[in-house]
Amino acid sequence: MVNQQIVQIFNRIADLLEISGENPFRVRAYRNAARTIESLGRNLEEMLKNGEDLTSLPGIGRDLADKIREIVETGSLGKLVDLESRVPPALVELLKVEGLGPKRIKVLHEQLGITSLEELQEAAAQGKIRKLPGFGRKTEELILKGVVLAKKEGRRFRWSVAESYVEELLKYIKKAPGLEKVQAAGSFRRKRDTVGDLDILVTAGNPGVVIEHFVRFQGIKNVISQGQTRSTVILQSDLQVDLRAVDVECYGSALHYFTGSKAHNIAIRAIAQKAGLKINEYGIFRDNKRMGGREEQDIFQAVGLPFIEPELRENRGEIEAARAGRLPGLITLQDIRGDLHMHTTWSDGKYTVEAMARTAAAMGYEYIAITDHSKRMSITRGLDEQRLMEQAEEIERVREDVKGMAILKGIEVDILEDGSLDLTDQALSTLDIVIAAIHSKFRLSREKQTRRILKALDNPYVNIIAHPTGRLIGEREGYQVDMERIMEHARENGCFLELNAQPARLDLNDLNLKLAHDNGLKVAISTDSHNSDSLLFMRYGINQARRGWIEPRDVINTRPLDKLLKLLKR
Ligand code: DGT
Ligand code: CA
Ligand code: CA
Repeated sequence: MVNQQIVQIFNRIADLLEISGENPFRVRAYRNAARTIESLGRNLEEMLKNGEDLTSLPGIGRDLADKIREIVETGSLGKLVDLESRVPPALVELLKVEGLGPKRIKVLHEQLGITSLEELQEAAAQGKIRKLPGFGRKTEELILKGVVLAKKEGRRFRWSVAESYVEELLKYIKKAPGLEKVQAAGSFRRKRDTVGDLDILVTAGNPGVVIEHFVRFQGIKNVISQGQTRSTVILQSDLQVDLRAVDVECYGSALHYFTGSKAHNIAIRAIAQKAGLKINEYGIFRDNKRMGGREEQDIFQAVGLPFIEPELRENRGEIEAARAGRLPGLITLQDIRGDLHMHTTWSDGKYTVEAMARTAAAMGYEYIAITDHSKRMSITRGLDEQRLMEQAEEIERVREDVKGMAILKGIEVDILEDGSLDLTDQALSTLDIVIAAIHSKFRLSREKQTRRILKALDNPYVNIIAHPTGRLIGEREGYQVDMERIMEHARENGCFLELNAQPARLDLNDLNLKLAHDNGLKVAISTDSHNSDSLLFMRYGINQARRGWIEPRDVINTRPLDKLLKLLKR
């Protein structure tokens, strides 16, 4: 929770600094620090308590370390309060409009007094924007389109962020007198990569008492509504929470209803209707006679289907598959035998090869691959051919010391603009595993970007394409590529695509994973860890994999070492 709060504050400061036209380096410093903290996997409050030096974290200097301490100790940051008094905070949401940068927002604010999406839309519709210096009719049209999109998108939270709020909230709700059951439903239960709002279901002898307790949660900013059986609140983070209390008799049907998705619910109801049944959040009915609804399983039974896992409930073929007895046997965390993408102190990782190997061993893994950056990524101190050889010697030493853990020699090699790689074939040929990745030139045309990746796949040493679309959830769209062509080419070449388990990436997304599953292309689920704690991010990858119908056999790192090594031989 504290980590998330700090991430939020730093990102907000970056937004505000950007709009007030501050030095881009300072803006970037805040964003980088936010990113570091987000993928930290350790609680900053505890680190401070243990007297650890935060400046040892990448991108955190003295100044930011002090700011973190201030947030931990006081719950807020003077710097943010100061900025918010100088820049209208509502201007920040204008950044969401495609084509609007801080400079333009400043002009819109100063010339037209615009402070919100609403006002922006109105000004654009009235043709006021085209008259501003440097704007024009085309820009105005673009802005108008952008506003519609930005309004539709609203603010969504990454699943991992929502999880930190859910944990805290459920812990609190469980203390309510007379509480029986509590469960988070909605997109959160379906493990969608982002969550619009939280839907929490409770049963209790006296629901009014539970709701009284709920609205007194200290993390609440606004109570929107409070009734006898339902309440809606906004948390400090702006995350909305809908709480509903239902009768135990209805718990199963309510859980099914509020888990959704809406499309899945509608499809299930249509089947029920054909069979003369009515299904809603209160139960299953035939001619107004109640037939069940206590357990979620009752719903599926009523329509003659086996239980369908929440992650699959998107009406993307799961109902047909259930009917045909062909539901996938979804992967679980226990199926994973190793992690194939991680960084060490040789590039921008925080821990040594040995530390990473020991943590992985403690997690019960059989193997890991050490895959630092290549030289092109100079800010990460990426490896050139010479240092790659030196690292190999260290890996061999650690292999001797950490028994029972296979440590693969690897690299995350940069794919250059023309699709060639950042290291010589000779150097790549010495490795057990080669991951290739794009870290630059995100805006090539779809055709050029696709051909760039196809060419990388043609290098005989490449095994895996890392984070194949480059998206950062809520921050950056992925680059444009023809994913079907890439998948087909990867399969033909005996290569694989990565499902990057970083909670801000989750790349491939669920739809692309299903495409891989349907086309028989195997994937690697990897954490891309830059420190040993984030090896635990594997579970986010598993969530996402399950949404993409992924079974253990679709994943190369469910294989024992000998089988894995065979798959890595092209
Ligand atoms: P979100 O919050 O945008 O991430 O997505 P959800 O899926 O959590 O959607 P939400 O919070 O609007 O509603 C929670 C669940 O309630 C949704 O998954 C299915 C159910 N639901 C909501 N509206 C309708 C509806 O009009 N018809 C049906 N059948 N179900 C609905
Ligand atoms: Ca929801
Ligand atoms: Ca909701």
